[in-house]
Amino acid sequence: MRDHMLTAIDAAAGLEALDAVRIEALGKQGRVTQLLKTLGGMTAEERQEQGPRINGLREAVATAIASRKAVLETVALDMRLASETIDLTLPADAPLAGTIHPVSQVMDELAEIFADLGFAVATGPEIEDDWYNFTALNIPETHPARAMHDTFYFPDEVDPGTGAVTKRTVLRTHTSPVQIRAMQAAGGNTPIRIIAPGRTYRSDSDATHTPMFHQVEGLVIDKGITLGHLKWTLETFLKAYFERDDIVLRLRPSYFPFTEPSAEIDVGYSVVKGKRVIGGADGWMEVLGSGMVHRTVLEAGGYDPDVWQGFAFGCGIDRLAMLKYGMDDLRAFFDGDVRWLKHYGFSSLDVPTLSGGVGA
Ligand code: 2NM
Repeated sequence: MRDHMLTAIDAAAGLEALDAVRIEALGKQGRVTQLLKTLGGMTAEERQEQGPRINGLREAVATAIASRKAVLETVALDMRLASETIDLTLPADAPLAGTIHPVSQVMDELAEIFADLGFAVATGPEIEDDWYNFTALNIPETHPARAMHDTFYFPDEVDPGTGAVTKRTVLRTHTSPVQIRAMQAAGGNTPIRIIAPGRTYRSDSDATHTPMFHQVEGLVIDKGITLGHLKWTLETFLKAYFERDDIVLRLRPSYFPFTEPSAEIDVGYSVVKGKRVIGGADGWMEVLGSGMVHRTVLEAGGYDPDVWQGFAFGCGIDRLAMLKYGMDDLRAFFDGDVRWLKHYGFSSLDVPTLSGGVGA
């Protein structure tokens, strides 16, 4: 009976056939199950002899079924993968043509607006060294932002001899490391004007937070830079981005480790048909963080803080898109729902330009 069952298991051509064999052997009325039931009616001596034999049979059958199942599942997955390939070289039919995601559209608008102010776009790695993501930005070991709660850490690289940590990498929690790299590349002796847009990661997830989000940060370094330059630059940017002249800014004292002093930028909003829109002065909405680059950060980037000054700012691109285009659920940005993209996406022929009105 044992050989017969094991042969049937190996011969099962598919998962369904295998399950039929399993039921026949181990199911409620299965042959092995029936055998196990006979143990109850045996004498102690009989049971001592038959018990290990029948249980051994049950175990051998169960093991054979499990290994056959693993093989059949692999085969089934391979077949599915082979049948679900997509030919990416096929031309896109017009009804299937995609739209530009609002995040991409806003990134294009930002690049366009800041290019007009003399800023270049800088990018960098999304997997960053602990030093670039934190230390160089004046975020000490004990700072709460370093806690596992917020940061996605990779396993430490450890020296096999001493056990000491040789390298710690993270998914960048902001785009600021790009600015440190830009400062280093500039050599500490030339002015800088850059924006750094891109993906950032924090272990946070609810209606207003996604573990991956988009940030844009800006950095200006030169001799004699003041908070006045910061305020004018952001006011000019916000007027261009929201395409209105009645943009009012309020700088509120705040704290960031990488800037001193630091300021939260509130922007005036008005209420139109029950919805808040940027512009006017019915109330204040917090839109950007900013400040004068901390001297420790300038030094980490290779700049002498007694000669060079800088301002920096940052904000969420997803939020900028929501504020301008009136979406209210952040999670929809990353659902990949074609209906949402049809509604909120942009035509690939619609390239934002200042002369056409950004976003026009
Ligand atoms: C913010 C707020 C304030 C910032 C600072 C720097 C750097 F690298 F230059 F120090 N980049 N970005 C900064 C400053 C970012 O985001 C809310």
